[in-house]
This record gives sequence, C-alpha cells and structure tokens, in this order.
Amino acid sequence: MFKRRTIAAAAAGLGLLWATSAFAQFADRTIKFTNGVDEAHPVSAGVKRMQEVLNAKTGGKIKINAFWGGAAGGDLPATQALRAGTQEMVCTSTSPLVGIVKELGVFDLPFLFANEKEADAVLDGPAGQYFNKKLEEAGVVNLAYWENGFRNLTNSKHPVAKVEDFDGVKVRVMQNNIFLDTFKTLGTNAVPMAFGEVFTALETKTIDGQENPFVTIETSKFNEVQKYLSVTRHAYTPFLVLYSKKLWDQLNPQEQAALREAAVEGQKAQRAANRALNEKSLASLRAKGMQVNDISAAEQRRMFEKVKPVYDKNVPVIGPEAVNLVLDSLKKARGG
Ligand code: TF8
Repeated sequence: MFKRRTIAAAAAGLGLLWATSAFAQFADRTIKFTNGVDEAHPVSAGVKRMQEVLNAKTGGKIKINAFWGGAAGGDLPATQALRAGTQEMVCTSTSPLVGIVKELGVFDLPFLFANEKEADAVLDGPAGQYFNKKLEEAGVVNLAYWENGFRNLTNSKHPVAKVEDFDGVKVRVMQNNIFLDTFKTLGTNAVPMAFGEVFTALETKTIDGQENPFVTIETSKFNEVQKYLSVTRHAYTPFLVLYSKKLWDQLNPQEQAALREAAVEGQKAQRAANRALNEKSLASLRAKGMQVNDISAAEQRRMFEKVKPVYDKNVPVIGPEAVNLVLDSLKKARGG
C-alpha cells in the first residue's frame, strides 16, 4: 500500500515535471486585444474560446487582455498601433483598412455575397490567403476571418423599403470610399465617420442613419436612437483578427502556432455564436420598438442595378487580380 502510494506520488511528480517542461517554450505574455464593439457582441465568444485554447496549449502562459467598445481606440488607430508594434492584436472590419491594403475594397462592393456560405468559401479559401499575404506585407498578420455579418440600414427619418426611399437620408458610412460611393449613388447624403462617434451623432440627429449587422445594431444600442430598420443585406464586410507583424516576429514558432490555432478555434465559436444570434437580434430589435422593413428580392435587384456604376468606378481601384480571385471563388461556391 505504502509502496504503491510512493510510486503514485513519484509518477505525479514526474507528470508535474513533464508539464513544466512542456510549457517551457512559452514566455509569460499578456496580449492587448482591442475591439470597437460592445462586450455583449459574439466577438467575446471568440476571445473566450481563444483563451481556452491558449490555456490548454501554453499552460496559461499566454493571456489575452481584451478591451471593448472602442475604449482603446477605433479600428483604424488600433491597426496603426499594430503596424507600429505598440499593440499586439485587434479585431477590425476590413473596410477602414483600404488605405493600407486597397485590395480589401472588394468586400465593400455592394451586394457581392448572398449568404454566409459564400462568404466562408471565399474567406477560408485561396482568396482569403491572398488578402492575408497583402496584410502581412502591410505589417499585420491576419490569424483568422471572424464575422460581423450582413449589413442593414437603420434611420430615424422614414421607412426605407424601396430605392426611392434612400433619397435625402443623412447616413453615416465607414471611412471607406466604396461605401461613400454606394450610399451617394443610392441617393443618401453619406457622411464618413469613425464607429465610436456614431451613437452620439444619431442621438443628436447630426445624422439620420447608419448601417451595420443586426447583432452590432443591438449590442451598440442603436435601436434606442433609431426607429426604422431595413433588411437591405447590402454588404458583408468581414472581421480580421490581426496581430502586429513586428511583435509576431518576436514570438517563437510554438507561440505562433498556439496563437494561430486559438484564433481558428475562436473563429468557429465566434461565427457559430454570431449566426445563432442574428435572427434573435432581429426579433429583439422589433420587440424593442423598431419598425422593420423587409426588402423584396425584386427591390434588392433594383438597388443592385442602381449601384452598378460603383463597380465600374471602383474595380480598377481595387485591382482586377483581387476582384477576379473573389469572383472565381464565388462562382465555385455557387456551383458554377
Ligand atoms: C463599422 C463597423 C464596426 C466594427 C466594430 C467597431 O460600422 O462595422 O461596427 O468594425 O468592430 O464601423
């Protein structure tokens, strides 16, 4: 009995020794991860999963310190901090980054994707890899594509159900020329603005409307200052989970592998949580008093017809290489 216990204790001791040495290649690191959305957004489900994987892979040595609601700066300043090597990570929309990687503008083209399946096929295939390479050349490593979702218009002026209804509505757009073009072409008075300023601008009626996915509308409480919601689904602008290239190059291969795996596992949890919440958020926005206008397929086609000049004007700016790569992936995803 005594002997057996000694053996067990020795084995446990060995296990401990093995565990310590197994994590020896990981330095103690606290990673600053910022995001513009509220903590209630499913991005937090992705971060939580990332942390679980990091705990298992690194014995808790790599920790993520997340900042929400733009408390540590918006998408663009945070991305610049990554390029400068003063911050490790950000989860950002692609759209504000077109000044850094112009090819990302392809995701801003209106009505490009019809559903999440198409978006996944493009982002998780060769096209996604192509943008990752461009991003790395610009000083940021994209660990995974996460999801914001299909964007929809909200406003406080009048219901928008058909093309003509866009006329004269003052709409905040992201700091992105293709969005600016699209919303001008649809007839709105479009104003580029950082996300962190949107709630107050809506509240003070500096602007009438904005456009974001249901989940982001709800978690940002835009329904408190917006009456009308139009299910336009006019764009799917992905989230990038970026790491500073300067700081990435200081990590060893095991640390890099653990972070990549954590971000990819995080992607599964984040996309699943986002998709589970999408319809619930729509119902909840309705219950909280928003008037919802569905857009018929015919009306969506009319909108698409109207914004066609946006393609003609911007495809040469984005570059045919990126556009063709995405269109090829889309064709395959559509079974063509
Ligand atoms: C926008 C974007 C933002 C996100 C968020 C800040 O409208 O969709 O909601 O990038 O992470 O600016």
